[in-house]
Amino acid sequence: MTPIQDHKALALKANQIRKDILISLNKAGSGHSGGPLGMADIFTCLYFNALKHDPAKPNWEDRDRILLSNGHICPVLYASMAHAGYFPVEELTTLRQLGSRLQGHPHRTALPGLETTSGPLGSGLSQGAGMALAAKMDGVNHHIVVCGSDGEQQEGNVWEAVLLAAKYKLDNLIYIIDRNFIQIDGNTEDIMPLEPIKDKYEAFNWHVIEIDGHNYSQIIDAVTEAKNYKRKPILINAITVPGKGVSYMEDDYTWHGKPPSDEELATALEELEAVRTQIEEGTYEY
Ligand SMILES: Cc1ncc(C[n+]2csc(CCOP(=O)(O)OP(=O)(O)O)c2C)c(N)n1
Ligand SMILES: [Mg+2]
Repeated sequence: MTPIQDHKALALKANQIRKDILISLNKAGSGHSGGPLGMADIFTCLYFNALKHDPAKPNWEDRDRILLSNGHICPVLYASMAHAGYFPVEELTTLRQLGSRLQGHPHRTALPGLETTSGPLGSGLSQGAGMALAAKMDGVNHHIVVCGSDGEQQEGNVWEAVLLAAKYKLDNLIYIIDRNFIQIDGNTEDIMPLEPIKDKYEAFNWHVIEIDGHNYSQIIDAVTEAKNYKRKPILINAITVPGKGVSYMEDDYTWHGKPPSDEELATALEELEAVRTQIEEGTYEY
């Protein structure tokens, strides 16, 4: 796809993606709101700027692979893929319905463009490391981008993959952590402290880039730096606001796993429409 360079155009795209995430969750009557809204800017930058991919050829051998390890935030993956052209945007409202291609956690063979099935936290980095190792063995030139969460750092198998990726110097592997400080039951630092994440990954021989996950220059520059970095796997530790864009969802862990009601959706869409106006007028930061 031809990358969108204009950050304003990217911000407008992310705004529409946030609206579609909430509309699909409301229609489904179940699912996760906080994580998808928090990752909307990063997914927009990945699908519309930073990744090498072609929705018309989902199996193109040279494509960058994007894996969603924290499968529960798939509404943002689906909305980004639909807007990129992998399937009709109207299909987003089939989320979580019986027979839909858009299940509550991604099902690889159901939808062109999905690289893995996910849901069990902690699996994605191992799958991505395997793909990155295979790419090295084949001598091919693409990147594996694994999106994961802070909560899943509490899964032991993440750290097995971290070891393996460093051992094989998988510089074609980019792991993006949604560092939103929440998990199902509260703040990560109360439940099972993760800090200092940067020091831990560096001690495991990874290159670490820390960014504001809502700042488009930082997101795009980080992916560019990661793609050019040699001889170490790369972590992009992205600080995000869960529920970003909807005032009553922001930083509230109780929105981890519930959809908006009809009234809540109406308020959220009004707020996001106000954001859209600010983006148009140049008064919104991104
Ligand atoms: C192996 C495994 N254990 C438990 C779960 C249930 N689960 C789903 S999401 C979640 C919270 C994980 O935290 P995080 O991904 O940071 O959540 P978010 O930031 O999206 O709220 C849990 C425990 C799971 N999907 N997989
Ligand atoms: Mg989290």
